[in-house]
Amino acid sequence: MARNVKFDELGPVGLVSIDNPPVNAISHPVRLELIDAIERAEKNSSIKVLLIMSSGERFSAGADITEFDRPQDEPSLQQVQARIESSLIPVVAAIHGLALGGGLELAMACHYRLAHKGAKLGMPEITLGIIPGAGGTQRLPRLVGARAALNMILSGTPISAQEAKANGLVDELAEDNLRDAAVSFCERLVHEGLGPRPTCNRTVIDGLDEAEIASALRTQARALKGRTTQNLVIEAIQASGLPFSQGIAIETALAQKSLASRESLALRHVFFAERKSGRLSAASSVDAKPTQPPAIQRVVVIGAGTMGSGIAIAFADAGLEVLVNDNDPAALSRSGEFIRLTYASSVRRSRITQSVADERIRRIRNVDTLAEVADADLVIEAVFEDPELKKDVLSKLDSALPAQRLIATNTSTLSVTELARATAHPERILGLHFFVPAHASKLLEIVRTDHTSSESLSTAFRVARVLKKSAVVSRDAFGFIGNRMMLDGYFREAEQLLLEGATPSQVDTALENFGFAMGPQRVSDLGGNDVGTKARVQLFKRESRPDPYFAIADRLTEMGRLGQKTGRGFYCYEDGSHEAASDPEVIELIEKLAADRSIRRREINDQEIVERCILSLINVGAMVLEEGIAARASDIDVVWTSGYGFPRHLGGPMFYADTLGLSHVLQRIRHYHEKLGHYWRPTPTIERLASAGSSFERWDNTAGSQ
Ligand code: T1G
Repeated sequence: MARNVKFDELGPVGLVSIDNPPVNAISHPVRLELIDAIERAEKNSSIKVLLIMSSGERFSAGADITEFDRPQDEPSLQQVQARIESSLIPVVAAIHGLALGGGLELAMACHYRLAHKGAKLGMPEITLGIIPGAGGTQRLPRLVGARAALNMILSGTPISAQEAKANGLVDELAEDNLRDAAVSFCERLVHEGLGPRPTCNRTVIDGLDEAEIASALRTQARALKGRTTQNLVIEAIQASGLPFSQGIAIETALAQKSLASRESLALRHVFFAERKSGRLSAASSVDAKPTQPPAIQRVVVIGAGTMGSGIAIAFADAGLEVLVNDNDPAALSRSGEFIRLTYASSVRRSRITQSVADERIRRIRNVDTLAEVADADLVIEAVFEDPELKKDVLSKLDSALPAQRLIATNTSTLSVTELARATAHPERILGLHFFVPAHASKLLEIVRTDHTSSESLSTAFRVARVLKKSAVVSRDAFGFIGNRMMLDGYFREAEQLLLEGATPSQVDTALENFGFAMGPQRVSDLGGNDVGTKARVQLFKRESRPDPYFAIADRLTEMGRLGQKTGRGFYCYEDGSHEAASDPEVIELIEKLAADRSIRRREINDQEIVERCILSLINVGAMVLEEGIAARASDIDVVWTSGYGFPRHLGGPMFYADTLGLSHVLQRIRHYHEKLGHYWRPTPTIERLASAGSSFERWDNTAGSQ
């Protein structure tokens, strides 16, 4: 009994419908049943044409990624495609929603393709560190040309149905009902006697020359920095100039090679980690399975500052109605201006059209009273980072809102537990730690207290899904997950290296060569050294740290060297440019701070810089795990790849530690502990895992951390 593929007869049209929730992945059962449906159609003489469609919101998200770590059960997708391509009757694919990866490759093996006007078609394999492995590098060039295929596969970004029609990937667009349009198309084929049209028999109309390859790589240079999959993509597409059987053999070999690459293992790890982090872990759910969270249509943001305005934009982008409240009319007008300028910039960069910008701006309304707050599905307070002010706002909201309605506080340094004490219902209070800029940053830390209910967490997860952000739950502690690791590990060690003799640009460049989008001192200058200093002042009210702990950044703040916004920080920035130029005055300042601490300075090589910054990050990550602040090591990887620029193709700090091997990691941490003392004390969890020959991945897979 077919479960994932249905077959219906519509006169001469055999309709094959894939139904494999949630994304119509071309899994083994689907492949088996596709073959059955094709054979059934061919045995039925009244069927003159086969039409392949899907149910649900999208055609197919591609091959089943969960099958990648084991040999592909037959029939393989390639075998299904060969069966389609050699069919004696024409086969038509009708695409709606999304056709990605193996899903689009399935459609490309059909003889004709239709797409609904709102559909998108893409080859996102490179985002998983693999190359298309079901003929994508051979059939796509035959349909759209090698150059267009190269750009589409290197970008990994879907194209619109209109673009696909224009470049030949799709034969016809359906304006309204796709099924009706597709059945009519099939009937026309039969009426006009148009038979099979195997894509594999086409030839590629254009080759790839070095200039085109270089241009395509330049276009993707930022996304592909430090990556290797692109080289395999180029090799495979170049093989599309050969006879199909030779080209597909080369693609298959290269696809296998890409699947086994560390880059692919890391990228697939992050893909699944991002989906796991957006769910309650068994360890973190405090009571029975949470109920379905309420719908969220209207959000109230209290506090019209930069964070509040960014949060308002994030919700408007997601299609929600947003009320921004502030008791200071000037703040409200500044917020309105900030929002207008932000959207104007997005229009200027062609990210959205003016009409979309106007529609989103209309979704945001300024209110100077809390009268409408009771109707909100969600209230987020984003007032100034002052505990008393936040407590006062939370207390008023607590009285104004029904007891089960979620109230979130946007804070990066304050104790959510402490703030919740200002309310009568701490179970509905949690932190939503947005990252600047709130409307663009992918990461959202959900900060739970010991009182936070599962219902509140489920609602927060829904908020993250609505905002298309990667959610990670953090227990309420110093710096939550990301900032704790940044402050106690990575950035602190970077400053220690400066005191010991490295220069800001040497440290930044070494870490950017490792793969970070931006080195620590450049990040500090960008965000503002004063922002870091203020955060540490607040955090120190919770827990202090031994010196040296950001002695350089705090001294720069005292001197008014706040970074880009004042033209000088760790670097100097001529005439408001973003170009960071080394500043001898800063070196002198660092030398003095080092001398005050009797730190002997020396030449330090890049390898030591990277090792110390990354290992200190890993060591503090293990503390965050050990203290139960993060529920999973993979959650920490999501935090650092989504919110702090850790190179995604290395999988995140904890995955990267596993690739180094925890015995090696422990040995090197012990080495630095002997040399540098305090901050390098090996975390017992690392000692325990290393001595057991284990890994953070296995730590995650134990029952305790699910
Ligand atoms: N295979 C298996 N499971 C998948 C899947 C896939 N291709 N895509 C998504 N899922 C799961 C996902 O893990 C989650 O599971 C659930 O579906 C909902 O996903 C041969 C080799 C399509 C844009 O790279 O980009 O084809 O957490 O939360 O936000 O050349 O899923 O519920 O248990 O992401 O609505 C190429 C990957 C594969 C697309 C939908 N395809 N997927 O986003 O839902 S490689 C891709 C996505 C390939 C061929 C090669 C997104 C989405 P769970 P979700 P969403």
